Amino acid sequence: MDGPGRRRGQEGKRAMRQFGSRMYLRMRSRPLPAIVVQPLHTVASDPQDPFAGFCVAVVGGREEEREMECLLGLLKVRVVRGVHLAICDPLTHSSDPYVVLRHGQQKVKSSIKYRTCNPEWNEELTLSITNMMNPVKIELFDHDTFTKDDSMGNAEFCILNFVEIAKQDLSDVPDGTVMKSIHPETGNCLATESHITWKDGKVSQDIVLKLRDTETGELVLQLTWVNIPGVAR
Ligand SMILES: [Ca+2]
Repeated sequence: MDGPGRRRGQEGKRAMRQFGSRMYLRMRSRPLPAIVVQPLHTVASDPQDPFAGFCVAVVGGREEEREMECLLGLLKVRVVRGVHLAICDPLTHSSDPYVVLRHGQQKVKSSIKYRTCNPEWNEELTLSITNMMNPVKIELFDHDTFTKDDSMGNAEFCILNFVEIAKQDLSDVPDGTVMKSIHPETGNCLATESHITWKDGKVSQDIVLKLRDTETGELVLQLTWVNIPGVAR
């Protein structure tokens, strides 16, 4: 390893000696088996830090440069309701919808709401966020007892703005401040303008998504952020 790579390696080893807490590692060269928990403090919060999100690990006695993704915090996704979802069961003129959220390798599901195209879930699902560049992907399905579940559409939303704002120190910001508004456009699935808000000591975002690959349907979500003690802002 030469030049910047070597320097980065040396700095990485120094960082590993200096800091001590939890960090989630992912090997770039492998398809994510391997979330490894190391005794290491996160170094990912400072945008000026050349180490933000990266470090060097010594694996199997061999020194190699690896990409490591820090656990940034928890994203709570409240699945509020679906509106005018597709009819997948012609006999009952309704559907039995449930929601699947994916982020990286994680997958979480809501409960099934039977015989309705306007389900009220009001359920909170939690994703751990290691890479804010990854969107949250959503798919809705109609549950069927004897046949394969049918897709009822999909959508995705970007969490970059939300996490960037959530990681700031907002203690001096007045309660109820709208930190950012995001408009519906071709590149996102927003059905209405979405606001990232600082309220009651939390960063939250209300989202209405227009479902793709289906005739009809919107999904209402609310995001909130939970910082993890010991993880740097
Ligand atoms: Ca069904």
